[in-house]
Amino acid sequence: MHSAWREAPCPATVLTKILDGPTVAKVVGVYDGLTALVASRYPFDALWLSGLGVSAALGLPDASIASSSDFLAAARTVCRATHLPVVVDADTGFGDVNTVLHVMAEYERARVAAVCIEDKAFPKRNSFTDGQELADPAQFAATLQAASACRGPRSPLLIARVESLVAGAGLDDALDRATLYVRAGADAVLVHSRASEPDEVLAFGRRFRRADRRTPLVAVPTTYPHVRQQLLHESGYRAVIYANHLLRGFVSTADRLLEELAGSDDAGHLERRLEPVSAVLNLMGSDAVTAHDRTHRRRSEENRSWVQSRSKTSEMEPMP
Ligand code: SPV
Ligand code: MG
Repeated sequence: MHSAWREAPCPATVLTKILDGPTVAKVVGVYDGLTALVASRYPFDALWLSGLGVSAALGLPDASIASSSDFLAAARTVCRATHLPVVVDADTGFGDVNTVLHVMAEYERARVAAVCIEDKAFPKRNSFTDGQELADPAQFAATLQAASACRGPRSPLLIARVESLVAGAGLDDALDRATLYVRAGADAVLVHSRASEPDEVLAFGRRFRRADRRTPLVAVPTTYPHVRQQLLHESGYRAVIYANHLLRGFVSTADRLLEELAGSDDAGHLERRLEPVSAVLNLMGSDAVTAHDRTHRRRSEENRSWVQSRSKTSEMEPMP
């Protein structure tokens, strides 16, 4: 409904500045227009368009079943709904190098700030499930090189996601892959882990930083949520993604609410836990609709009066 995007600076440039900042950038996962609107009310630095969330919103498993078009539609929706830079989880890139080049160009048109591609075989499985299969690192790096070579001044940043720790391939493999991917043109490295403690992620950061002081590192502390941002920062991380907190919060809140509603004779006792309808309408931009309607009615009235006054004048004035 608004046109602020017309004057907005390049999202990738904004995100680069944020990643260069003195503290860890806080990024929160969203998956549709409504979650983007809600998340944008809080002081996060960027939004993560979660593949898990996009799949869940479609009622599908996170297993490369949702298509690149589904992800693109979600990216367009989320970019429209927020003023924050959007980092898109592009899974494995949805196909071969040609698919990656296509989606990168489409994400640029959608004003995405960064695209994250993970080094797993297509079709992939969510990182917290069985059946993890890594991509060939040389081939994955070649895809990154192709994406990097096609970039223009407003292209999204390219984040290479290393899945070695998730797949049980170890820290050395993760470091070798990260180094190769940066050489291939990745602007940042996301290292994922399913460990319940942050130790391997912190060790990765410290070892990576010995050789590379510049490339931003990104952590996703889903299974090790107690890790402090300050500690991640000291270990070389520049961004932390709380990838699925909104999604999990929604499911648990909805379950509790629906269980009570299904077992009740009326809904009155739930009211105090619910957002007022007016607040939801405002969130969706209804106040702008009301204002536009009012202005439109006034202008219509003015135009009607002008037409009437013109026809009266022409009745009085004989034709020449
Ligand atoms: C996502 O949010 O889709 C992610 C992060 O890829 S995770 O689900 O933790 O793998
Ligand atoms: Mg994902």
